[in-house]
Amino acid sequence: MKITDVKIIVTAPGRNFVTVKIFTDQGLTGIGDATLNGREKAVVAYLEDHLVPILIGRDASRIEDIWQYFYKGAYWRRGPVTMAAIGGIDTALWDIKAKAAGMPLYQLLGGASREKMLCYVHAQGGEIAEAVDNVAKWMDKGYRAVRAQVGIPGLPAVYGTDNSTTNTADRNNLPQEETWSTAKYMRHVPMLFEALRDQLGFDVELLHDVHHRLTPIEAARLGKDLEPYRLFWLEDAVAAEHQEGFRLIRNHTTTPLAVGEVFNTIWDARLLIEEQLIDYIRMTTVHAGGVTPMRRIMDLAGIHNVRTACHGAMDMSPACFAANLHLGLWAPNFGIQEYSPYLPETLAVFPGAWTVADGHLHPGDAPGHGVDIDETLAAKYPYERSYLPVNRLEDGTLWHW
Ligand code: GCO
Ligand code: MG
Repeated sequence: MKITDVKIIVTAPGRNFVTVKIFTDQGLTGIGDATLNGREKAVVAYLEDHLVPILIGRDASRIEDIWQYFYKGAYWRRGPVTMAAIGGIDTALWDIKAKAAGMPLYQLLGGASREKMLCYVHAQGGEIAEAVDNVAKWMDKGYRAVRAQVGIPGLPAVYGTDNSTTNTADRNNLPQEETWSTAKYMRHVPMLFEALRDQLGFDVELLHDVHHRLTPIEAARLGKDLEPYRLFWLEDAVAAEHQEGFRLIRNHTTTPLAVGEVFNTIWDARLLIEEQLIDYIRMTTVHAGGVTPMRRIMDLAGIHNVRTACHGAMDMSPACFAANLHLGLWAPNFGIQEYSPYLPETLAVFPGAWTVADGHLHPGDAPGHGVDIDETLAAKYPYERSYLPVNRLEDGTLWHW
């Protein structure tokens, strides 16, 4: 099966998405997500100027060889731009192979290991009472796991709350600047989870995303402070390049740890997984370089008691989300899937076969990964440059966002 053409489709139904669409001489097509939030056009250039010219003409069935060709063949390896570009191609090729086999992707991976997949949704509030109310609203809709984030008194805009945008440039088309205080945060967050458990009880899984902002000893402190509230996980407690830092956290607290959404190769997570310094690996299909490496990462995690928990925010397209669902349905060590309901205009551009009901997800049984792109509709949503916010300490020091 020969690759006859490749299109890189940039569309912005609600936010920017980059999609790889591969055409073959047998009439089958496949799509993959190549979106890198805030740096989308870098991936487009990497694809159009460097990968597409040497992809056309290749055998679409040789997925592994193409992945190795683009990973090792570039000489310069790893990195978010490179791996998102490779990820879009790889996911599209797996979509095609499953369609050619007339089966949903999870069957090609080894079949279903469960009937459905637990998911978690996002709740937030400027004040604790509002956050508690919003967690309760998700529970009323049948969700069993909810991430809770809250505004911090004395800080204007905080990640994960409504006044922190993640996709909109400010009036000067520059990243929104936010202010951070670890001390104020560390004092306030335990009160959020005390209120959640007092008012909603323990029959709901609660998650929290620190978003890379603490040092290991601060994360150890927060983990200990949160132990009475039995969190499902504390996410991105520290900037994860420093994998060894998790040894210190692990020595002080039993609060489960999740990390990995910013990782783009198995090497970023190897030490964390092999030393079981984390409980959930958050790597996701687009940023990890596609389905091919995700299988390896999930299997490495599985032999070290680490569960999967693919990153699934709205800045990964439904094509990535669907691929995560197929991987999750197959993976024996599936943990949980993040679910941020897409905007209607996004779902109109990316129609899919996956379903959500009673707090659980299923990829559906359409051949491939089950998501397509409506190119005519996609053309109606032109790209608009946008940035993720940046974060500064109260003294102006640039900090992790
Ligand atoms: C999450 C992530 C997101 C990221 C976003 C960046 O846990 O879903 O932390 O909120 O900030 O995906 O583009
Ligand atoms: Mg996160």
